[in-house]
Amino acid sequence: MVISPSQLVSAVVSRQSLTCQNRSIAAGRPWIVRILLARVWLASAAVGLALQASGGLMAAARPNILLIVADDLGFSDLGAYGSEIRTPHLDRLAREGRRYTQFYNNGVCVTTRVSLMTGLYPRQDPNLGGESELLKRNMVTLGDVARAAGFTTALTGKWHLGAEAPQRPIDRGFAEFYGVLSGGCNYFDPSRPDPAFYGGKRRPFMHNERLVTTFPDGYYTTDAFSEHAIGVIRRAAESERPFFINLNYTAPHFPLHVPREDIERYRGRYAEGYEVLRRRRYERLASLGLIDPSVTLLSDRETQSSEYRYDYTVASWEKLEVVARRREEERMEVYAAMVDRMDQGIGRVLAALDDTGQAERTVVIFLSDNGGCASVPLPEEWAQYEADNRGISVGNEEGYEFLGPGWGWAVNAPFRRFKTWTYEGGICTPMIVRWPGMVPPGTISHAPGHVIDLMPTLIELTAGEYPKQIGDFPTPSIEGESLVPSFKGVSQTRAAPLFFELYGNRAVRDGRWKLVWGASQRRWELYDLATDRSETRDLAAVHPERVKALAIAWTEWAQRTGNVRGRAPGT
Ligand SMILES: [Ca+2]
Repeated sequence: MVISPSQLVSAVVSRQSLTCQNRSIAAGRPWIVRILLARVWLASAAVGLALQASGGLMAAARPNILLIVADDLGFSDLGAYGSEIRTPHLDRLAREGRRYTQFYNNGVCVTTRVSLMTGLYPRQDPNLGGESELLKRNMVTLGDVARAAGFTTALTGKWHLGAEAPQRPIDRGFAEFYGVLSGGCNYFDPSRPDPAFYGGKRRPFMHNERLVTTFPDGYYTTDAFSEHAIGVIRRAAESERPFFINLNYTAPHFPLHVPREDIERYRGRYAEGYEVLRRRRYERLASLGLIDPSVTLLSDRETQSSEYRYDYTVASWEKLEVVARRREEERMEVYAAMVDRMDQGIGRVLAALDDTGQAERTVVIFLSDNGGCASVPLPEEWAQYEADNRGISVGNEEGYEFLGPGWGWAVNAPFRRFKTWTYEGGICTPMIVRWPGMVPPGTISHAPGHVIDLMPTLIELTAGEYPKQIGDFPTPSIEGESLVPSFKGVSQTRAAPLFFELYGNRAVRDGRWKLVWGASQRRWELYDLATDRSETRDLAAVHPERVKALAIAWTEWAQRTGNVRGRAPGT
């Protein structure tokens, strides 16, 4: 098919007209109608892309994509998001790019990673793979789409979607893999098993199909992942093909491990405690324009706890004994150093893009897989945990420590709760995108987004295709929406609400409204995020009809996606 320039202009104009028309029609319609309208728009956008591709415009313009994911990083852990932690390279990315304040994940590592990788909500089609295998045989990955579109693909760091063939990254669309297949590992020596209190599990670590079992002195995973990504960038720069690299750090997930030289910068910095830290971050978030303090209050210290596995009370700092306080400080010092070390690595990765002349044609995206982590061992694990860590300074290779409830709550300032919860502290992540010439630099977006949006975004960036079939299996429809217009500064209204379920925690976000069900509260709460972003005033009793409608939408979604059975381990 040969298309003249005037036909191309006409096609693009008609697509834009349809977009505007759809937006005005969509306003005020039920969300299912909005989905249908959005699908019409997406289909028309796809036609536009195909026209551009056939004219040779898109093929020449396809950017590289570098997707960086941190692990258990809190909402306010970066300098560009109000932190005291030194993160100059991510701050640079924010200065040169766009920051999001309402970007969501699924609240925990593995469910976020499957959604990020597939554009789907987790747990679909339980018959296609075991309950623990969230990446089913009928699902398409970001690597599959990018590779089929002619991109060099690589995944570095954490995978967490299966350790055996055919579930490894190299089986699922990534030509190159270096990292840990299952959760987190010892940062200095990934071959060391987890400590006894944590189950003693060995974490498989591979380079492509080769199991890696020995690591040299001075090894540190965060650095190794940075260096591996740099190697891929340098090799890809020699090639005609664009690249898609997914760089997944395990930092700053527990265990708290970091080289000693990085801790010194943070010694004594946390002596005022987590409540003061949280207040300071809140004030900086406001001064940076990321929150409006008139509608986003600083939520209170968490004082409730229940039998739910991840429900914690945060003790008042002033009431802690001096010895306990000092150990708490050490944990936060090491955690800050882990974030700092990750930022240093990202600085070298960004420098490699600059050195090889790739920076101008690379989309860099950074986000975290879930909120800051408050986890501590189960009551029956405490004695062994304390015995295992006795006499070992925090950060040392021999120890295995958690950040704990106080700091795990503080790093999510200004939000409530932490990892696994569906309050904002569990599911909201910092998100930065840089794309020179396309993303307006130094801007902030308050539009809701979700990790399910990354698949349609990647399809648009790569001019790739989402296959209808994998082998004998029809592929499920993508749930997310492309972020590319939003990257460019175009404001969008989401066609469908966003839904969440994890371990009995539930939520639905539709426009300004959010309905939340806490695993311990066991009732629906309603928040107006436009006037109360940190979920401090429950309006369920004021708007019972809205509660009912959103609860029905959540139940329909849960039944459709197989998310009704979620339970926390041990509950
Ligand atoms: Ca995580």
